[in-house]
Amino acid sequence: MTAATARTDAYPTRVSTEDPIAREHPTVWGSASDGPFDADTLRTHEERGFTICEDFLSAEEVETFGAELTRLTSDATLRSDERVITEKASGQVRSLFEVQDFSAPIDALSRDPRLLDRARQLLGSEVYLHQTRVNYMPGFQGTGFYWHSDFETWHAEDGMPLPRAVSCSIALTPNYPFNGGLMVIPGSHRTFIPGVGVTPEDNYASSLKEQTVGVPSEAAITRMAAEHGIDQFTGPAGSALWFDANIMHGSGNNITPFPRSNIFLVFNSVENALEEPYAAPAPRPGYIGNRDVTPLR
Ligand code: 6CS
Ligand code: FE
Repeated sequence: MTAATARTDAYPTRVSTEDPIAREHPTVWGSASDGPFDADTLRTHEERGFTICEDFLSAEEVETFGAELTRLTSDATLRSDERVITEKASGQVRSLFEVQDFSAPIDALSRDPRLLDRARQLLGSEVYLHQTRVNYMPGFQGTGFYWHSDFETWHAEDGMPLPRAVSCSIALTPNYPFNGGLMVIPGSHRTFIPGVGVTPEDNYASSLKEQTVGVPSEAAITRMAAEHGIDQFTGPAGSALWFDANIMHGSGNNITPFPRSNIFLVFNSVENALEEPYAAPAPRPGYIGNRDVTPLR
């Protein structure tokens, strides 16, 4: 009889107590000679867990992707697609997942060297898209996302072994402090906060509207905010925020007339392919946690 080989889990989560775990894995896996980020930027990224690139997209590109978002939100046939997530209260479109399947320009963007070269450098390997979405955060009705670590969910529910993934959030509208701009706790990525609780069946059906499981305690957020402070990603349309999979982040509601729309591309290392979930009854669908690790070209 072969003993089932018990896999190691460096970041146990969805457990009974919230005992922080010091991250044993790097944030930056490549080096300055591997891509466009210089040594200083990589050092800061390792330390703070995020990097802001102003003027990442040209004004024309912002125009093109903005038009794509308008086209996608006004396409009535899309509303019935499971990849469209609507706002709990207003029913307006909140997110659209696997967006590269709906938009050739966004598919091309995900393969653009400005993104691929940086993702490969940060992750020290070939990369593929773990998840993509556009977040709309409409004016007046847009609701934010409470504090969370993406990696906690991706580890528990998608079976992502290590925090060797990086997200690139590209602003398509100006990100002001007051219209739901993403807040991050710099340096929080170096500690893993296990979620307390058990993952319900098909949790993603509700968690993508409002996450309840795997959410850190107010005490943990208070401790980290006291130690590291809170930074906010603000900047003109076309700015890009690169942030580590495990950084604690969240955003407030948007009650202003100014929408806060972004394209969100998550690159995962091909060495960090999804396995069975570490803390969920079944894997999430491929449009949320992609299992095709063909390197992006
Ligand atoms: O569950 C997820 O994969 C998504 N949830 C949030 C709130 N951010 C990351 C990710 O898109
Ligand atoms: Fe997130």
